[in-house]
Amino acid sequence: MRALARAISQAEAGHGAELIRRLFDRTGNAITIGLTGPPGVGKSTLSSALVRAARSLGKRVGVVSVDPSSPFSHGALLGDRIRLTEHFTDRDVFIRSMASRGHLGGLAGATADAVLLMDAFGMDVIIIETVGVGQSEIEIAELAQTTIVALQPGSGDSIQVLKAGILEVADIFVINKADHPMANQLKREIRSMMAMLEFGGWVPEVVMTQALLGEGIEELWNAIQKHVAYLRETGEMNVKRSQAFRHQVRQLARGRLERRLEEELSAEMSEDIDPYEAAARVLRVFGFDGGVAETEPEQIRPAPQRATVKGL
Ligand SMILES: Nc1nc2c(ncn2[C@@H]2O[C@H](COP(=O)(O)OP(=O)(O)O)[C@@H](O)[C@H]2O)c(=O)[nH]1
Ligand SMILES: [Mg+2]
Repeated sequence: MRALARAISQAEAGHGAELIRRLFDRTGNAITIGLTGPPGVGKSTLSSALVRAARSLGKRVGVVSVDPSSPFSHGALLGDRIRLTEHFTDRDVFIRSMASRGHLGGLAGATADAVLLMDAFGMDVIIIETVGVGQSEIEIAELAQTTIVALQPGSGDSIQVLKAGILEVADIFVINKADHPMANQLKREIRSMMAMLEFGGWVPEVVMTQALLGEGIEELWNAIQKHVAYLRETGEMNVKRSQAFRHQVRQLARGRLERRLEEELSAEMSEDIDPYEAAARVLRVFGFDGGVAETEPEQIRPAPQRATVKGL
């Protein structure tokens, strides 16, 4: 475990390439679960309860907890640690928090490395907890095999879900703090939003939990197992794997390209020419000829979408 901790630190510092190259052969065995949702919804408490469930089945568990909203990282990560303390002495549980800014390939770079390393070091189940701040849910859905979106009643969360397009990436909805009087209403709202979508295969499960009391955790664990079984039986697991792979490659390549691009932009650039011509010149540095209109953004990055809105 100490070796794993060191390996992740190394990757976090941007020196993961050699390690990953050496260990990549040993990956591909773990179940990866993404757990996202607004701050305070109970993600860490849910993680802790899921760790307990997995441990009772003898599984080795890794938890990566990522907070992209750096000004609050310290408090949030501290909260994560408090919520997960009961597992700190368990040698088969590995917990890692990361604020991960400035890593090669940004947030997802360090996270993806940590997941690969935990997998290579023999974790059977890996939970990736991340605060939902728009883009991060989409990223986590690309990285994890099963994506859980946690919501809490009486907070207007359901509206947020629809706005951010999170509905399309959730495999499981968790309504935590289910003892709240608005819990059933939130469930109805989620159901009615789901009714507007056409699902290609998997239809998201909606699970009510009270993470603090461990209520509903068995149902949540079963929903995860059911989704994993679905992925395996339909062959979608391979799609998920290659999606995660491409996600990481994209992040790594993009990180490097963006830095190079910034260098070019900060190099002296004459404003005697128009922006299109300037862009064309910059692109020539990257080996592109013929100006800026050669690529379609949609083709560069397909959104990880399973469901489609009916009638569109
Ligand atoms: N009433 C109630 N409180 C909960 C429940 N689950 C978590 N909490 C509390 O909600 C707060 C935030 O939990 P935490 O797991 O840190 O949320 P995170 O920010 O999403 O990781 C903590 O004070 C938890 O004790 C629950 O099911 N019911
Ligand atoms: Mg947390």
